Amino acid sequence: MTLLAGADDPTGALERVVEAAGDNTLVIRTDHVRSVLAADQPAPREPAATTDQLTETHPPDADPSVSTGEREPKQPEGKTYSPVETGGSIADFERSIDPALREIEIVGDMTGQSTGTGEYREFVQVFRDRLERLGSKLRSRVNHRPATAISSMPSGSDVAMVGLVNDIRSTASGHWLVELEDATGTFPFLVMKDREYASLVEELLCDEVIAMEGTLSDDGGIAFVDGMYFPDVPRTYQPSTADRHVQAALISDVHVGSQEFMADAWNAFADWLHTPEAAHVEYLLIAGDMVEGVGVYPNQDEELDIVDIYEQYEAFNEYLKRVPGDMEIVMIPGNHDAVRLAEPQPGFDERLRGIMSAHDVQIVSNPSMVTIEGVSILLYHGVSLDEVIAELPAEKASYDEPHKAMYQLLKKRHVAPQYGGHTRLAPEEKDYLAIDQVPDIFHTGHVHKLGFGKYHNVLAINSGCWQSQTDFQKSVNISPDAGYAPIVDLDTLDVTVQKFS
Ligand code: D5M
Ligand code: FE
Ligand code: ZN
Repeated sequence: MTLLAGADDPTGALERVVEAAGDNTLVIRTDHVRSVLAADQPAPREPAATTDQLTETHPPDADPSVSTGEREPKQPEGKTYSPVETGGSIADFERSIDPALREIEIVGDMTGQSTGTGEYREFVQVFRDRLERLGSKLRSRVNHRPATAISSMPSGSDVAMVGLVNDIRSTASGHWLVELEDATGTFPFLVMKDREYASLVEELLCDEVIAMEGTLSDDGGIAFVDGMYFPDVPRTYQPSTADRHVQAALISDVHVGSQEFMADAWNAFADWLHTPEAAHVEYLLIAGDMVEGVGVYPNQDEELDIVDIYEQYEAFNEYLKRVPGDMEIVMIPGNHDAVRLAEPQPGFDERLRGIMSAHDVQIVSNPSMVTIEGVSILLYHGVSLDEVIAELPAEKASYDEPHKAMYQLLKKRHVAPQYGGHTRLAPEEKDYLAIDQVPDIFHTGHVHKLGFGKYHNVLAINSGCWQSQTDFQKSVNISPDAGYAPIVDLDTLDVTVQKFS
């Protein structure tokens, strides 16, 4: 049925399949459908462009492989990879995929569930929910008390509290004062600059949930910290894997409609998906910024190739059509897409879903969790990564190692911990941005840099983009990793990177 529904003329195709099957056939199998659909194709697709051809058509600075040093995507920790150069012919190859082996389940899609109207009490509610849910991961680890109870304990007492980080200040003598807040009030914890916890203070963001242990001062007004805990992913976390050899392509930031959208690279990727080399790539996950959008940044219109937002989605749909029709596609919106900017972002509305109907795509909210053949994948566009990178020291999070910024989100068990910064948050009755369940794979985009690695056995991948350097990026010296497709083996969680630019 999926094959038929994906045909250019489903009714006609069905008639031809029945005719071709003959009078004695009782069951129409996928191979019947395939052979008829193949005959329907007017001409074979263009063979995939080779890397050489692409290198010739792109200026050297658009091709990270021909330059040296920092333009090369960083090696993930503990493993090495070299991007696999693409090629191969599709002329005699037909993908043979059994959709019956597939299993895909969406968890945590909040599309259609939005209840927030932006009132103050809703913000209170969402932060309560955050503290409840992330706090529950910490409460068994410390002998915690509410803020008000700690305030009335005698000096010298050992205390512990689970709370939201309300304020982080450095004192005149270089120590750190971290104020925690719970439903009863706030309490200040002092982190001495020479204690091991001082380096953890560098990682703190306002509004994240942590636990602190300490000893009350002589006047009982402050606690000297001797323990600090994050909700975190257990070190011993064992990810699930698929029962068969099947792969997923994880991409994001296509930016169709931008003058910098790299159509050649995209087409080479789509063509490659039709080759024997990609025979096991059955899933395509797109983590937002499908199109360039309109009015996203000041002066963005000067770099638009398509100025109408709906036409941008129509063009995106055309590019999606080049991807094999048998692939299962899941997408979430990003900050350039035509949905509300505040997170969580619901999936696209009916009109846009109607436009993006080339495939039977699953459109879900940003963030969403999807379980594919037992492997849970958290998809989040990644706007908060800008903030994590801006606030943390470079060795803990940087644009060159975006996966390390993702590790911080996993440690905090929240995709956008800080409220009131660059990342806009919408108050909903529950905190959809909390990472309740540990994912096996965490997939983000947004920063246009490729990077991946494992954090407590969770595979974190920030996919690059399909847009060459914009004027803004040039002005701030960002060199995007454009035209790469990280491919994950769902049976081993190993990653290979395919390069199409
Ligand atoms: O974001 C791509 C990356 O570039 C992300 O790290 C934000 C940054 N960026 C891009 N343009 C701007 C402007 N004009 N101001 C601030 N930051 C910017 P994307 O979501 O694809 O635009
Ligand atoms: Fe983007
Ligand atoms: Zn973005």
